[in-house]
Amino acid sequence: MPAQPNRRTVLQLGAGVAAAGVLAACTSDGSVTATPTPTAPGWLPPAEPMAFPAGFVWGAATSAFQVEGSTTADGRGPSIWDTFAATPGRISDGSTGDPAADHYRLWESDLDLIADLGLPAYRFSVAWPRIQPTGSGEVNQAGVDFYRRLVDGLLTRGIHPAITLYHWDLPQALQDDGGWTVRDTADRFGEYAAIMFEALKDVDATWLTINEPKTTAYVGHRWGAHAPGISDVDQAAAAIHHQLLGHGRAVQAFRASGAAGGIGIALNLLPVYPTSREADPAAVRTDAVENRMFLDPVLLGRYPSDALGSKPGQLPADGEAFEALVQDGDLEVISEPLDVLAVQYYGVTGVDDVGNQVEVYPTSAAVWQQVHPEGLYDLLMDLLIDYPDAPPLVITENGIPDPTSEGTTDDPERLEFLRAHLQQAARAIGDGVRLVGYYAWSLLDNFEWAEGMSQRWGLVHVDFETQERTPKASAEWYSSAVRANEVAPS
Ligand code: GCO
Repeated sequence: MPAQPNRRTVLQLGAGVAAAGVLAACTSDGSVTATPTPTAPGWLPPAEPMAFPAGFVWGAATSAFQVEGSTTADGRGPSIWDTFAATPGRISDGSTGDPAADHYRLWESDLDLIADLGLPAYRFSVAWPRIQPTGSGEVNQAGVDFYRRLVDGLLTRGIHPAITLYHWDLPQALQDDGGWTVRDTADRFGEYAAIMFEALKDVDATWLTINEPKTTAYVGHRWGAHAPGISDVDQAAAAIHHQLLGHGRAVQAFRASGAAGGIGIALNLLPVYPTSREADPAAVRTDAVENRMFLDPVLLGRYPSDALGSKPGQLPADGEAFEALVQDGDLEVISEPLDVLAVQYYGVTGVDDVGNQVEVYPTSAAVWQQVHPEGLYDLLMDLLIDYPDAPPLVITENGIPDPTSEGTTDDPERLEFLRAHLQQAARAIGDGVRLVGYYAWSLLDNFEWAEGMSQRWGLVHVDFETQERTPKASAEWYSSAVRANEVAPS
């Protein structure tokens, strides 16, 4: 048993909390069914390469805390992940965010690496505590300057920046005042976002407000396996609303700034497959908890009515307390129109009749990740049907860890994972999905949260002793796919 629950065991702990993705559909008689849009039986990739549309945006992704290191350099303040990682027992191998992949110092050669791979886009995140060391008030110009240099370095190399404003590294000072469980943090986030828009308003970037509000709420606040390490279901529910409110405030600030580019939010979505007919009701509710609790407010301006409660599959939070947090006008803010919806896809889950998450497909070395490429197709098609007015989609994370922690450059599993998922993405585009881009997770081996440096998700191997980078076989394969704008058959 690991000292801390990992993301998978976290999910198993909660009856149905992590299940979802069926994106429940209404039948003609108005009843709701959890039966997923099934993958057409026997679909096989064609023998020829599958082409992507002209202008399709290809890239790879990282996040600040996972790669930067230099956690005290140039006035950066502490974040909740610095605090969490410094707490004995929280990170499986005892590592911290320093030096991670030392990207704060090696950023120039990392940008050369992206250019050498021929990737037209790079997704990274801004560390809020570099910009505002205590999360509010005065700007730390050295922090802003770092990201200006990074963005200019990308533009010089002809690489499109996709900039995530929040990838989990909340300034610790804001956590001390309640973090995402309090409304003020949404306002602070809006102010911080406005600083970044002003600083980079001339850049044609894809901005993403919050990365995976679900993971922060459930893993960080319900199960305590991520920072800030809270285990309280009502605080988890509050963290959902305040992150989404912060997202909406950032979108408003973006529009007000007149910044170039576009903006969206990055949601990790999880197709749910009920394991039997009897499991349908629990799967519908877990779909609400996992997917609609985030998609509905952002795209439709309302929370689902079936997410919170004590039935199998529901988040057992106090519904009245949650409603009391939602003030007049909040949902209008949260549903400000977006330019893009960023989807992060890692796999699927089964749900049984009592709402437990069960394994229906083999997992990767990340035991929470049930690998099922067709699930990506199901998810994209369900989004098309259930949210026809959604903005264009971009996949901003998709990937797999190496089978072992040692690290290797020979990674056939990742290569086949990418191939199979890109085939499903191309298939969905062919069937009408407006998918405009794909970012592999991750560019580099890095700090994998509670797994520390022991789980390697990079296209590029990093020797953590020397910080030497070596592209893995999957990086070379991905690079060829990107250059050809097509995915070759196996
Ligand atoms: C997430 C994060 C990434 C992870 C990746 C692999 O989805 O948890 O956005 O930072 O590293 O997903 O777990």
